[in-house]
Amino acid sequence: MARNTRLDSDVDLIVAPATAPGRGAIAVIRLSGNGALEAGGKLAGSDLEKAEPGRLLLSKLRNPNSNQFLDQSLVVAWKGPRSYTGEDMVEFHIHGSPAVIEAVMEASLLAGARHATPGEFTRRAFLNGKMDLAQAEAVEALATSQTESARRAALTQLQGGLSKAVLSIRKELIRLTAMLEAAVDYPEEDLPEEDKDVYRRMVSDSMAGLAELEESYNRGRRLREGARLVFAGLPNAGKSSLFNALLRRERAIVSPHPGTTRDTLEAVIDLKGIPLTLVDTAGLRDNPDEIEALGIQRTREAVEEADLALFLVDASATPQESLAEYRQLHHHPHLLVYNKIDSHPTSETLRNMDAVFGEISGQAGIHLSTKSRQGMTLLEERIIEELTGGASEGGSEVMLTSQRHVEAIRRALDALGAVRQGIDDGLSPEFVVMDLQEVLSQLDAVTGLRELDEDILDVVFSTFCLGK
Ligand SMILES: Nc1nc2c(ncn2[C@@H]2O[C@H](COP(=O)(O)OP(=O)(O)OP(=O)(O)O)[C@@H](O)[C@H]2O)c(=O)[nH]1
Ligand SMILES: [Mg+2]
Repeated sequence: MARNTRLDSDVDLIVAPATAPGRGAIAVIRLSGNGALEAGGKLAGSDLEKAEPGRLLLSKLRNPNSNQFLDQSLVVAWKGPRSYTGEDMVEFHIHGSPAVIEAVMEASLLAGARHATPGEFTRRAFLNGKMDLAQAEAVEALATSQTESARRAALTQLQGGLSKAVLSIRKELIRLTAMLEAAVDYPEEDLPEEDKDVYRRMVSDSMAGLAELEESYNRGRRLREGARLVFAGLPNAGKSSLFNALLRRERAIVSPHPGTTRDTLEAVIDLKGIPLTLVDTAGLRDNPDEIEALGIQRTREAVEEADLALFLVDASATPQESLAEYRQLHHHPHLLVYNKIDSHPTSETLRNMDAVFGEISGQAGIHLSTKSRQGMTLLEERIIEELTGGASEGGSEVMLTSQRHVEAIRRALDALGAVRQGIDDGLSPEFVVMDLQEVLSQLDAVTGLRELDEDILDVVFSTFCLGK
């Protein structure tokens, strides 16, 4: 399925090196568009129209004007539409020096090609319906992926995972549009309550699906950009000890005196590939002195800014002392940790703790000793799991990685909010349908299903590497 209006500049012959600049064992130069086989044949000295598609041919490349011998090369040709771009294509696999690349580029220009712009090959693949826009963007994401999780997310998107998720929501909303349009025929009557319930359920299902996609962006962002982890709890719970244990260095001062840490202290570690900023804080307690009070204020701010808090409880003390602070903090994403497990609290004490804290948050404490490092591995695993929602482990989960996508999804969610409001307020169906149209157009911006502004395409493809 071809998309958008085609200009001459969408089909003319383009050329670019597809490999990184500089020296390498080989370099690849790519031609695509009208006359690709003829132009390629001029350099290779053979009739590429007759070449078997996708098969490498050993050829001598020559300058079509001077007939100068340029390089010994492997040449491969494809006939459109069965090619990456959907057009006739030729690739020269040549020796990877800047001088050879330049000579073959010059010869290609002489044979009638022009320089490709960044992303132009993939743009054509999109325009020719070889892939949708989300998949086209995944090509670049894959080529620039720096971490294992980024690679997996890009690959899932390239296989159409994101598009599939968006399209299934779109399908449901089109069904809703049709139902509402049918209801327009009965304008005098208010919509029956049971119909409204059906509409509401369709809207909330769609919102849940989109919210999940939006959340996947935050998880993905943490995998790429890192996260902040803050330690909180009463004085002497062992926050600074845990800070040091994760850092594997005696950085923070540890002492048996409650109130040792008075200010926040930060350090960065790499935890299973995630850059993690650790924030040690002043212990939270009532009736502190003036300086400690300032520290506690900073602790609360640090918790607000953090992606995840670890709430430490001294397993050798009574849980009641920590309760007031825990009630304040438990709304924030956090893990509950019982430290000093080496002090051998009885199982009854621990059950009691789980009951007391569990009533507030439903969490059971992770058993830890910063002294013997018992429970450290489990704690590290739980931290990663909380921050990534399992995304660093999972195989083929759909994950939003592009700012452009998440913005479109957020706008779709806003418009769906208006749809829901409209249904609740008994708005005439035709107005509700208008908001639904907005949702659909935002979803289509992700996949590029509808005719898109050339401007959007320019923005998307301008970030690509040359030759992609
Ligand atoms: N037995 C035992 N003692 C521990 C453990 N972790 C910390 N401690 C001791 O508990 C005391 C307080 O430790 P810190 O790490 O300074 O506690 P904190 O939470 O940073 O305290 P403040 O900075 O005062 O808020 C020190 O004497 C530590 O040696 C542990 O796992 N087991
Ligand atoms: Mg401390």
